[in-house]
Amino acid sequence: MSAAGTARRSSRPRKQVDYDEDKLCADAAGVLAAAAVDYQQYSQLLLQADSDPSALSTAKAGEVTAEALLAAGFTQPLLLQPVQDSSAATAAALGMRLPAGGLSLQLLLQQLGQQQRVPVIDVASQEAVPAMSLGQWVSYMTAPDRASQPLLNVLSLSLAGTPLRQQVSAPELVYKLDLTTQAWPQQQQQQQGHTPAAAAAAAAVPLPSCRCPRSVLLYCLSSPGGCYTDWHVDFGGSAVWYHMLQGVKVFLVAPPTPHNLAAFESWANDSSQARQWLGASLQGCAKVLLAAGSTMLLPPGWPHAVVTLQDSLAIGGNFLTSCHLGQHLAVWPDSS
Ligand SMILES: O=C(O)CCC(=O)C(=O)O
Repeated sequence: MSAAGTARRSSRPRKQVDYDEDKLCADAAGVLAAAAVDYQQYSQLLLQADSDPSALSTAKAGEVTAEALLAAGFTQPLLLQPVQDSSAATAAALGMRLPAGGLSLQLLLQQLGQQQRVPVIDVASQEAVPAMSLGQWVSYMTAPDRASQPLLNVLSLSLAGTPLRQQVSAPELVYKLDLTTQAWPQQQQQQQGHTPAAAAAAAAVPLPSCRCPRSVLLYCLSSPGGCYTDWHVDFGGSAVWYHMLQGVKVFLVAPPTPHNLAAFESWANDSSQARQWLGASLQGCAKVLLAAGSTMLLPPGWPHAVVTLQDSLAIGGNFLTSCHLGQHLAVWPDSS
């Protein structure tokens, strides 16, 4: 995501679109005029793509520890399946906080307020459009005539610093992997309310005197069915986690081999990228279906594209790990 400095997507060259904020919802034609990506065709190509199951590790929630993942080098995406068909049991197995009745758009509205700013992506152009208020977003998602409006996607509503931060956390595994949690445990605990267990695990690490970085560990993603997110690599060489709360998404992920990275780079620098489906040039891709209760951890540098099959609500975020430090540092000068 490239909006307002909270980018989680590549900072690839994009054409500028001049949107009038007031006209965004009213004037579908204005947005459609900027359409560049045949997202319906690309969604079909993604869903039909070959999948190499050996590119992916699968386990049940709670079965994989941070130590084991680091020891194995965290070289493959990890899919953690729900346990006991229950979101509470799955959250407990993941060491993850969720509100007792689950997280929903209505609860977001109640806790963050109508005026909370929501960064929005227009699916047809894959561009950030002017932010909406949360009230506008919930009205859009629940509108009976939504199909006649431009297809919009929310991928980076940050929960850091909001009242919900005390009720929602990433899986404990993620805090144990995340270098910023390890380096700034006390500030993180106070400012972002991390789990006591993660803070205790990190307490032995001496505190650096520099400021704790802004947290990118906890975002909410709200997507109408039909959304497509084109190929991208998450910013700054970061790893990413997703946990599905409602709905279904399908990710197509590509290993960062020299062949795939060269194909990605050439596509990302091509001004006609919107007219090409990068998936046709990538090798060894794996398809990952994320239904409610599933969690995925994606190592840094894996190009991925995503189709949302049903209206979805997910949480996720970005993190840096010790086993990918070299990779993070190699990417950092380009992405800062
Ligand atoms: O859910 C989506 O459409 C895209 C998710 C993703 O890859 C991202 O936010 O970086």
